[in-house]
This record gives sequence, C-alpha cells and structure tokens, in this order.
Amino acid sequence: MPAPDSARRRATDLREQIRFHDRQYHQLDAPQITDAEYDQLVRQLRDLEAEFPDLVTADSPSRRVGAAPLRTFAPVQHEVPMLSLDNAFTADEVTAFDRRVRERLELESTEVGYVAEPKLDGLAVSLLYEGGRLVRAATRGDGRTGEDITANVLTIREIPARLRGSAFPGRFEVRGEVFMPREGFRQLNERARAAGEKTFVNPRNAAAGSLRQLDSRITAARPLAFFAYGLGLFPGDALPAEHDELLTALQAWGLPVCPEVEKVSGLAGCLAYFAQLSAKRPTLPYEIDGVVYKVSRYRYQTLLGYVARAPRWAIAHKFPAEEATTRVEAIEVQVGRTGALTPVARLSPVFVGGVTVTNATLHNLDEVRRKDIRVGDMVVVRRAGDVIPEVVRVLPEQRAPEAPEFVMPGSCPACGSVVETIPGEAVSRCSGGLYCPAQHKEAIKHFASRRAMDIDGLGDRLIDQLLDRKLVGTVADLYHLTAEDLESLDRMGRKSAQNLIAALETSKASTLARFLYALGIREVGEVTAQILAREFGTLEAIMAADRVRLMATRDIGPTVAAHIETFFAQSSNRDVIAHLRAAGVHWPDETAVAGAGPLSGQRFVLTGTLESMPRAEAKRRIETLGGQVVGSVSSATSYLVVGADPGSKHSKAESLGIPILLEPAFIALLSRAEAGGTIPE
Ligand code: 5U1
Repeated sequence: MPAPDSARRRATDLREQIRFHDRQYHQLDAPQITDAEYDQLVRQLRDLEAEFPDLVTADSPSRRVGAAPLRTFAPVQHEVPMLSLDNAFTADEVTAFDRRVRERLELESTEVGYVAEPKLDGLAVSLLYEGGRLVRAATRGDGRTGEDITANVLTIREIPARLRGSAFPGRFEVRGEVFMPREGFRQLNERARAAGEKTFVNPRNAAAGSLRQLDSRITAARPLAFFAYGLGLFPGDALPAEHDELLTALQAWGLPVCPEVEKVSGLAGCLAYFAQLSAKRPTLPYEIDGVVYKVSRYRYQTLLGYVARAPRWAIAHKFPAEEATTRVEAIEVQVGRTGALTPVARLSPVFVGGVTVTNATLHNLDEVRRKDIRVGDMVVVRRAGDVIPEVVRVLPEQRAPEAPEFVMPGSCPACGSVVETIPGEAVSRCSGGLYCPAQHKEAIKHFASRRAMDIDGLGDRLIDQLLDRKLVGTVADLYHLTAEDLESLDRMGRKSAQNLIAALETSKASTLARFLYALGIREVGEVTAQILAREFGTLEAIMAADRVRLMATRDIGPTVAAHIETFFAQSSNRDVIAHLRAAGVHWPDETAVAGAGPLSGQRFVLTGTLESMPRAEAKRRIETLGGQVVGSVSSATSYLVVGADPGSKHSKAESLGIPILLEPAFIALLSRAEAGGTIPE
C-alpha cells in the first residue's frame, strides 16, 4: 500500500529532526535532546519506513550514521564506514539482542562468547597505519567522510606514531576513542578558571574541543588519552579468530586497550559485567556512559552483518540517565524558520549530569499535554550523556491547585500573526511567513548556513544587527553589503568586514542543490534539493514545473510538490531569486552532462541483497555518476558488487578475475565518486 500523505509528512519531519540533531551532536558538540529521545526518533522513522517501504530513501538518516564533517579540516573518505552502535536501555533489550544473535547464528541453546567493554564518553577516531607508522587519523564525521586530524592525534602521547614489533599488517586501521581522563579535565578547568577563561562543561566536550583545534599546539597541551577497541580496514587473512585476541595483538603493537575489557559468556555474563562496572563507575579515572557487548568470534560477526547504521553483532548497554527535581518557572515559546512554535521550559537552576540546567525544550503542544507540564510545577529533569535535558515527568502532588494548563498562544509571540494548528499535526505555526521577524531571521541564518550558501563568518549576532539596522531586508540584500556597511556594526573591524565581503563573494559560486536548499522551501531538505537538481538540471525547469510534474519525481509526494509549487508561484520569491542571480549567484554544475561523471566507462554488475540500499537505488547512484549497470558478468565488467546471498555471478567474476566489491567498499567507492573524488581503474 503506498504511504498516505500523513505518513510521508511524518517521515519528512522525522528525517529533518534527525538530521538537525545529528548535526547538533556530531558537528557542533551541542546536542539538544537525550540519546533516548534521539533513538526514539530513529525508531519511529524506521518503523514508518518498514510499514511503508515506498517512503524509504537511500539518504534517509535511518541509514546513516551521523552528520557531515566540519569544513575546517580536510575531508577523509573512510574506506570502511565508521559505524555507530544500537543502544539498549534495559536488561530486557539486552536479552532481546542476545536472542537475535543466537537465532541468526542458529545457536539457540548455546551461550555466545562476548567481549564486554566500557563505553567511553569521548570521540571516535580511526588511525591508519602503513608500514607500522601512523599516517592518518580521522574523526568519524558522518561515518563515510570524517575530518583529517592527524596533526592533533600525533600530539597524544599514548597513541604510538610507530608500532612495536613487526607482526602487524602493512596497511590497516585501528578504531578507538579519544577521551579526557577525569583528573586531566579537573586540572584543565582549574587552570582555565584561574586564568579567567571559559571552562569546559564535561570531559567529552573538552576532548572534542581539544581534538578539533586547528592549531595542534593547543591539542598538545590538553590531557587526552586513547583506548583502541576495533578495526577499520584490515586484511582478512591477518584477522585472528576472536575479538579479544585482536585486542591483545593491538596491545602488543603498543596501542592502549582499556584494562576493564573482559571476555564474558552469554547473556548472564554480559549482565553480570554490567552490574560490576556500574558499581565501579564512580571510581574509574574516566567517564563512561555504558557498556558495549560484542560477539567475539569474527566469523560470527561476518555472518551477523550490519543493519544500515550499526553492526548486528554489537550493542551499547547504556547506564540510566541522571535525574533531579526542579521547578518550571515559565514556559516560553520560540519561533523557528518555518514558523514552528516550540515551547521551552525555563527552570530553576539545578545541577544534573555534571551541568547546571536552566531550560528544557518541550518540543510541541502534544508533548506538553502528554506530560501535563504547567508553570509552577515541580518536575523531574533528566540529562543523559552530553545533551540538553528533558522534563521526564511532573510531580502532581506538589502542584498548586490553581495551576493553569499550558495553552499555545493564538498569535505569534514575535509578530502577532495568527498561529495555525493543523488537526492531526503536533506542530503549531506562525502564519506570518517572512513578515515575522523571528522567521525572517531564521530564514537568513539558514540561507547563510554552511550546508546552504556557506557564507563564512555570517553568524547569528551579525544577522541580528544587519536586520535591526535595516541593512538587509531579503537575502539578496546580503550581496549588496559594502565593507563600510559592515564596519559600522558592533565588534566589526576592517579586516573582519573585508573577510565577510570576500566570503559573500565566494558563496556566489554555489550548486543548484545548495541554492534550492538555501531558499528554505518547506520540507525541501538537502536530499530533496539534490533530487530536484538531478532530475530537472536547471532552476528554470523546477520553477516551471507544476505539482503533477514535480510528483513524477522520485521521492516527491503531493505535500512537498505543493510546497515547491506555492513557493515559486509567489512573485516575492521570484523577485528575490532574480535579485540573487543579478547579484552574481550562480551554480556552475547546472550544465552537468548526463552520462559523464567519475564512473563513466565503468560497468557494474550487482548480485545478492545490499543491506544499505535497494538495488534500484544502487543502480541510480551508479548511473548518476556516469557508470553503467549490466545484467551479467563478462570480461568487460569493471566491478561485481556483492551483497548478502550472492548468486553464481560471484564465482564467475572470481574465475574471470573481475574486481569484487563487498558492500562497505562499494559504498566507499560511491561516496568517493559523489564527493568528486577519482576512482582507481
Ligand atoms: N568500547 C567500544 N566503544 N565503541 C564504540 N567499542 C566500540 N565499538 C564501536 C563504537 C561505536 O563500534 C563498533 C562496534 C562498530
């Protein structure tokens, strides 16, 4: 059954929320929701996609690991994707994990050997060793593309720049966690306090902030440590039989491995380890947020394989989040770019999970009603990991009898326009559009943001000033700013003004997809913008398309089509676009020729089931990159792509010596090609 409109809208909404929180977590180190909430969003999206398979897109964040990297470091394409872990929050969820493992391995009545490891609260890194030398270190980024942080990692004394002995493979990757031990964190903050500098909120932020320094001398002065826990690229024939043997080998080569790691037997062993480590947690010299259980035998890991984001052979068993009680002083309403109103609880300051908490997002009216949160209420606040807190529940026995229910304002707090709530939708919206100063400001921020027009240096405070002083009305006005205009602003020197003018100039050469995304059309996120750009090729063609034509495009349903049509029908929007183009905004990729691309001339054969995308999607991506997908293997085949349960094509390709790409390598090749990289012949 095709997905109804409501499901399609919900999936779009969930995807945008997940992408937003991915970016907050992975790129900005400023998470806004708990892990559990995040997990809930991903689960809801997966459930929806499972119910309506036509909603599945290859780029859905249910299939990705995180967010794209910051641009200040050179990008690194991971040859083997860096995965994340599924979470378990209760013993029941671990029990279900163990059951799934045994069922898949057909070992129903046998105890599986697991390796149990503390889950460190740091930053995952991948270390590439060639000939025993550390040649590159990268962050995870979005799992496919990370950031090159080699110079910084080389300053961490515990990470060997040269391995010990000679028994290691010629070229391989070690994966593990960079973290800041508690004592180092305490001293770092003490020094910062004494010098009147800003302190770090917690060791994870401190580790992330330290690793992401462009000046590695700063990193060198930070007390960072590292534990290795796994592999990326590694020759199959050098792999030991079990994960604990690998950890022993890594240690022998000089790589630090957490001393708390233990081999355990079956579910009971996992849960006993969890209880034991929970008791030890307060005295450990580093912060951990749970335990990772991994099926130890690599042959089993291979059999179990992966789901899109995470391996089936491992799970993170998270410690319960810290909770505290405080009072709701007020519930305020914030207005977002699309006019969505978000209630936010202002709280009496309370110390929980290592930070003082003063507010918590309440998401939407449904959430406030469901939890029945009222001004003046005493509430339980939870802060899990490194995220802003949530209100878990109200303590109704402490409620004042006259406490009124929260009501969403009927008019926008920023502009007074009518607030609309569509029946069946959780979100209330200001109807003021760009007339609303809050929406207007958010729209300009969005236009300038890194993944849109990428105007370096145009931050929130500057945008506030530009609007307050009426130097900017529409986004097109940004391109008419002069250095003199900018120099008149607070905290803007000549150099910064010139830099911003240069950044505006640079941003004029964009791509059609980025430009479309930057326009901020409702429900047109980055992926939809890319699809539109690929399908139509030119802005004129998109602007001329009616909703029927738009809906003929893959992944564009009636709601999104209607938003696009409405957007381009408005003369004010067409005017802004005309002014932007007149100011020099252009996209050199508009004339890209179909059939040309980094995979042109390459013939691919697909066999077996790919885990991360439907076959049609693989075909489309290859063809978009200029490659060809053919049905049978011959000596003219460039690559055989092998998924689960491959057919006879596999052996034929082997006999002909055709290069075989397993799924991770295939994805890496696509990612490299899509990022504009070259593909080895
Ligand atoms: N200790 C540990 N942490 N951690 C994190 N092991 C481990 N393994 C991970 C992650 C993300 O991932 C692999 C299982 C893929």
